[in-house]
Amino acid sequence: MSSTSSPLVNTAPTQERILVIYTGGTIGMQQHVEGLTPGGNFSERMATALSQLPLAHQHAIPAYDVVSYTSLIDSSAATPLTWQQLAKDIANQLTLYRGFIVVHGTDTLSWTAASLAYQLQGLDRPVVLTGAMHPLETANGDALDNLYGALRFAASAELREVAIFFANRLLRGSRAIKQHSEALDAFTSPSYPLIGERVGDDFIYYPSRGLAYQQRGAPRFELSDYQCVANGEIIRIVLWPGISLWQVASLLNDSRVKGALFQLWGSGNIPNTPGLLDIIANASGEGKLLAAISQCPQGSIHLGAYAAGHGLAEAGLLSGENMTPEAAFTKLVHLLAQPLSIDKQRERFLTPLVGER
Ligand code: ASN
Repeated sequence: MSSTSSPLVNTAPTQERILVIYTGGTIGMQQHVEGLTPGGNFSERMATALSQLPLAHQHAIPAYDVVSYTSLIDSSAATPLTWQQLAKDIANQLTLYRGFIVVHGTDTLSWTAASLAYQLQGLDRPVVLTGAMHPLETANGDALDNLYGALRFAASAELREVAIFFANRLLRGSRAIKQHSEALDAFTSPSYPLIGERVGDDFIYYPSRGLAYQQRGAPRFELSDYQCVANGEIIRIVLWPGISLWQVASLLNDSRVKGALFQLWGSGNIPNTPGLLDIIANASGEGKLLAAISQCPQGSIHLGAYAAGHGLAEAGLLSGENMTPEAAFTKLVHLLAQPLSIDKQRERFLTPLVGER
């Protein structure tokens, strides 16, 4: 996917419509010799699928346009440049549509959602990501329900943030993780309640949990150029028992690295390997942006609660509290792509920007 020219084709804007952006993913895949591959004709295939809904549901579908990226991907191939391109394409057409749907593979859908949330801060309408565990044409698969639900929530005047609709649930984009590689309810939001859900035929949005009523503020999109952080400048170090000093050093001391997300033990602990704290402190002292969350999918870290976590905050490790890996990593990408001082980057990492912490 190119970051220089927009891969969007065929736009038909009107403020009463929803723009569906198809990027690939299982939902649109078809079987080929090498396995499932993203297929084309999504607009026609989506219309055929929706025509199978009961009439009452078909009447409830808002008007929409579909555009397809020219390079369709399995979402395992997405990069920060993919996130940047999507944000740019949505921002460019924002006022032309009442809402947006990003049709995306599930493997990295929650990463794209978190990144879009940072780039589209202050969003005043819905951006709903969805996908499926089975292709559109699979009998009794999940694609049709996910698309229908995404369309319904993308038409909501109340929803004003990046969200994920999947398996009847509406999740905050900056709070979601993929929790299952096979089950239909593949996504969860471990530290934040649902912001909406489908109950029977009703699509219910919970306004008190939404950014519109919390910290949305004025639109202040931050569409930075992610090129400078798209070549491995930000790393993720997930601890394992026996991790050695040289291993952490070889990752963190590389001069190309500008930031790192640590996933520590439990409530924020590291092994007592001599020298480990020094490596972290040195990297931070060199101006690298270092943050930490837990390996546990639920709960927050509390740096220094245990002796095993003592000194980490002083070494320059910023607490990501209960942020998801997706939200913490994409926030590092987003902050490091901007011309901010390291102090400002650190301050902003610790500040909730889009309800991610
Ligand atoms: N590998 C697929 C993707 O992320 C998985 C899916 O969409 N269910 O594109």
